[in-house]
Amino acid sequence: MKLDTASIAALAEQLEAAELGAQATTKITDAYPGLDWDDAYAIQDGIRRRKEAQGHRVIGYKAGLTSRAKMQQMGVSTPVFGLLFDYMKVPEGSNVDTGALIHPRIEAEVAFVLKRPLRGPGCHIGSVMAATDFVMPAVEVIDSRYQNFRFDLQSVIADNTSASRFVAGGRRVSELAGLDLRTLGIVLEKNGEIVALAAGAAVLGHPAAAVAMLANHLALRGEELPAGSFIMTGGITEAIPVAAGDTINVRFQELGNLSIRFT
Ligand code: OOG
Ligand code: MG
Repeated sequence: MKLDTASIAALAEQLEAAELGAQATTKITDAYPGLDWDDAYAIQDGIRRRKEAQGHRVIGYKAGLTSRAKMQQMGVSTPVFGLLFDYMKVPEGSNVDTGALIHPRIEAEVAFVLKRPLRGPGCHIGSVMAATDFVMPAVEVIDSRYQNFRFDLQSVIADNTSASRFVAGGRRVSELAGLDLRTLGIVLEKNGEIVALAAGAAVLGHPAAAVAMLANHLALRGEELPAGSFIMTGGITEAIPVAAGDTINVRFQELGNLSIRFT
């Protein structure tokens, strides 16, 4: 399917209205069952144009559905890519207002910051490591704009991969030679209780593989990851629902802790 410009704009507007009004909407493939990946990314681009017209900026990128735990939880089998806008960044140690969100869930992720641009095709873990300035812990708050958090790949791509809020902090590590991101453990605690644990290899065998995939995906569209890019590589465990009053603490082996409180 090749969606016309007017429908792309209308769907971008529908999804942004759901986000801003914190009101879930219907899956867009219900109305457009023939929607393909290119259509879905075109709608995501439509959201980007709306945000930029409002004065917002893209400050990073995200890969999602990169771990088996996430794929199983959401019933899909392919990673997706989205954009992080300036207003999504929450300072470490501050609160997230659930009143502005629909049904938030949190994810523990490893984030990369590049010192050199990365351009596909052909990017692999080695090229990512060579272009990386440092890695740091991140917690993403996802909030699907779809009813009951249910979607298919096209719908979630169009919805900017449920991107909503994120915190990055902890320890920045540039000495990547001494850090095995595959065996790096994370322990996710909600209100003081352990709710999930896993190691970095859960993300495509190595979190850097998600950055490589993103660079190769952008290359198909004639884009690259510029130097300085901030990239989240996807939830290592399944996502955990949160509500007002909850405190999340993630312990990242070697990289420190990251906490986030919901009000
Ligand atoms: C899609 C976004 C998934 C991740 O880290 O896997 C994601 C979703 O599950 O709503 O951000
Ligand atoms: Mg995520």
